[in-house]
Amino acid sequence: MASYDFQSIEKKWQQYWQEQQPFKAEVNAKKPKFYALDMFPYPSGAGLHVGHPLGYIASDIVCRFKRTKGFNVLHPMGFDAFGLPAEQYAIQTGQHPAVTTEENIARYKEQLKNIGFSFDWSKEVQTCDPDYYKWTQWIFIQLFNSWYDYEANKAKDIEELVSAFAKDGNTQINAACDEDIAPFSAADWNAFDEAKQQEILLQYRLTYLSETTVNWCPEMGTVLSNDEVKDGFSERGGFPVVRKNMKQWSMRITAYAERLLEGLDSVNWPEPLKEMQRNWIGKSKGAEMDYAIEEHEDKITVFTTRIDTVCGVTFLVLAPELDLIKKITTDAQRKEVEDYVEVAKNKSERDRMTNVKTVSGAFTGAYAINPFNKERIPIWIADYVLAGYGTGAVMAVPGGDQRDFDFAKHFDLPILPVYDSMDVSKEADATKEGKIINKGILEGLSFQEGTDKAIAFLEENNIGSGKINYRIRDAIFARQRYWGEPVPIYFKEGIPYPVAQEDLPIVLPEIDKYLPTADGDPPLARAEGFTYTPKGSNESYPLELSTMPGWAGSSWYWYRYMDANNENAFVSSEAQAYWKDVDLYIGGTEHATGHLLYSRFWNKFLCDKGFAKEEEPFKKLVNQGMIQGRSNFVYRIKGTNKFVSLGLRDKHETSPMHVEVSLVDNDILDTEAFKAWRPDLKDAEFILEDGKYICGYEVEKMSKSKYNVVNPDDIIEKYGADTLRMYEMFLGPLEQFKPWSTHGIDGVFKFLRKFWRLFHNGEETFEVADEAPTNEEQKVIHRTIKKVEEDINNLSLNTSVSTLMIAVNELTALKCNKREVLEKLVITLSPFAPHLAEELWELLGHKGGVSLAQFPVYDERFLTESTHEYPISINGKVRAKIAFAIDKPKGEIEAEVLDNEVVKKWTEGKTPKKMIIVPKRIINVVV
Ligand code: ANZ
Repeated sequence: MASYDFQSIEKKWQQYWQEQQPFKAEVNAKKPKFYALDMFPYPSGAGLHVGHPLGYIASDIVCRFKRTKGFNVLHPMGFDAFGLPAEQYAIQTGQHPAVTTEENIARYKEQLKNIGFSFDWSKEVQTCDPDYYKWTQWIFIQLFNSWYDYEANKAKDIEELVSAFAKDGNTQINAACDEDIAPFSAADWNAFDEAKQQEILLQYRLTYLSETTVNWCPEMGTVLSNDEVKDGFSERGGFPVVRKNMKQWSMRITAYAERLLEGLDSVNWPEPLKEMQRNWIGKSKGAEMDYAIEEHEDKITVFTTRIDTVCGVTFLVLAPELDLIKKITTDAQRKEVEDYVEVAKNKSERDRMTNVKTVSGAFTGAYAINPFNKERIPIWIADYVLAGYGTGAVMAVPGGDQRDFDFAKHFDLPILPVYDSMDVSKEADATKEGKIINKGILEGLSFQEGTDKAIAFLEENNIGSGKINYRIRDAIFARQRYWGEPVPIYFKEGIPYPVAQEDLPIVLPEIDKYLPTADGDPPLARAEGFTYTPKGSNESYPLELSTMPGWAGSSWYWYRYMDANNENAFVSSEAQAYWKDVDLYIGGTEHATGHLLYSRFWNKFLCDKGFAKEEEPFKKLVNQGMIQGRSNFVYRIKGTNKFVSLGLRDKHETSPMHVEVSLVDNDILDTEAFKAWRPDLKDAEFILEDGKYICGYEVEKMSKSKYNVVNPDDIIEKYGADTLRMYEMFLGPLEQFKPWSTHGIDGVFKFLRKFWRLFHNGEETFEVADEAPTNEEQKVIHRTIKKVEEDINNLSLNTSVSTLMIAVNELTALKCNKREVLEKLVITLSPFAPHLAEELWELLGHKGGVSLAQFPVYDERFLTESTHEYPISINGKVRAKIAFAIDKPKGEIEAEVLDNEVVKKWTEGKTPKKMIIVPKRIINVVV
């Protein structure tokens, strides 16, 4: 082998790994397991850019390291392959999404293979594969067949609920269910017909069909979940989203709110990520309280987190959607109220929550009575109160709550302080300090006393109680789109029933166009014969036409990797008992309130039903930072095709334009390439500085439209995959956001060449010596082993790269080519630069691949300093250096110093007045 020929080395070892499959992970009770999971990619048409593999490289380093430490490592890869972009493309081009998806996957795999990942490809999953989504459908049916029992705090079989209803009706049941289910007795239940019974059961099932207000995106022709909507627009595509009532499948994730919250305390995740989930779940402790309405039988129940402020209530506010409004509104106020309800209806929930500046509302004409102080308080409606949260009604305390304050100011309603320390002259004062004022039974109490007493009062009088609310809503689980998993449900007389397990999967049918029908039905309505015939029946029934949302397939995929080809179960209990859970999960924060919440929910459900064993699927999670693009700009003189270099642009009126970064080297534009880039630029002229065109730059998101995308294939072509891997780690701490730049890549490449030369005489001749290493050489290698091992364990991979660089510099300086040292060094390098390491390992005469070697064990003896070289300062000037054994007694050191020839010279033979020994630092001699 000639010089460091990374191209052939890398091809050779990628081929070897593919043939030998050293990364294939099978259950092996003799070895401890390690499961590292990467968030699997959606295979987009654009392919991978250098930012995508950052997390994969990090997990690959950990996996390769763990293998050398004796772990049986599961490191799989797959594709989240259903989704909107492939379908949008299909609509535009008529290409079947399956075809484009397959092409994109092939390209991704090729790109991933070029980087030298140690994935076990035999476990690959694709969520759009019927063998895979058969089990996604199976889990859906399990959810459909379950309800949540708050008493046992777990999901149970729906048959248990049926028996309970038949025995006791529904009044004894404490279940997660729709609101306002009328109470019924056992006799009632048994008298209900099938349709009625099924309708009731649907209100308890963990996945259910109901009329709900959804985020409807007309341009995409589908509903979106809350986490797919940002500021009233779709996250993908940026299309407007409106609120609309529709019959939809939902998942009763709210049943798990408390467990999802509690579970966060047991996982090793970044604190900000946990906080995002906590906020999304939004637990708030408060109270519910009833207010009687004057001249009406009905009452208004409010939810408040500040029951202590109940004596500061000066009005009540209802969400404009409440039915009660019609009933209590006086004739005099009717017109005003109806007009307002009409206006409020068309505002999105987000607008209503955030648009506090435009205060609006209407008075119903009705009054309620505050039971604490018997005050008569007006009842208003306003859009800042949301129908879907709490009870949809609030007791307004303008002294304590800013929205109430603004409302009171606007409509000239009274504002009362609640505590004697409050100042409400300008704004609401939410203090809990001091004593409660105002007449009433809480007078003179502190915050805690007031809260406790108020709740006791509510309970004694049967008008309320302490109450916990969660902000999280049930998750919509349907898309009116084609490219997703069919929902395994058929309808018999309008009632949904699950498909039998043996008939799964319900395969996505072929259709002529990927668009809704003329009647507005989802694309699946175009499929011919998309019906289901239950066993033993000769009727066929229509199947559900919406498909599952993007998050279905990713909510359980880590189990499938454990046992990817199992035809009889989503995972065998044997595989699950061994692999258990994910030891390290690496992925982006953008999945905080979507995927990471839904997966935990499905996992808890699977646990409840005995299908899974671990309450939390991802023990440790790390968010890799994004690699941002480094965009380059040229400056066009306005109205011309002339471009002026960065330093001269102030002399002209210019507009910046993104330029393709591959046409730029170190911010210098290749002007000829620029002219060839686009037809409109072929006559471009340039005003240069120092003979060069210098581009400006900015750090932005890496994206096609900004022409700053760097393809890993190009880097690999030029420097090799090992350089790419190490360079991406070298860019900075894994969790940090950092711009891509190639400035330092040469340095990493040179390091790998230098590494190669340690093993060669010149570049060409492999030559290592069998002599025993010197003490100094031992120190270098053992220190390196220790530091790299610690760094990998802490995922501090940028510092381990620099540690390896230092080691190579030192060993080069020592001209060390000792086998004993270099063998250890190769294994230490192997997680980072596996191709080079394999090649050198083979040259060292080993068979079987370095990935199966054992990570070297460092020897403490070489790490502790045994001697220290002391500077000897005489009257403040360092005159000599003498090494002493660390544990040498003070007296012996003093004697030796005095006896030293150089010291004697500077002290002129006099006995020093003082000698101070600062251990491991300096020896001061004063004459
Ligand atoms: C009286 C009060 C006094 C309140 C005070 C706050 C401060 P979180 O923490 O988010 O749960 N609220 C209740 N239901 C509402 C709804 N459907 N739409 C809008 N606001 C609603 O907030 C609960 C508080 O938000 C409740 O406590 C209620 O106002 C209001 F000094 O009651 B509070």
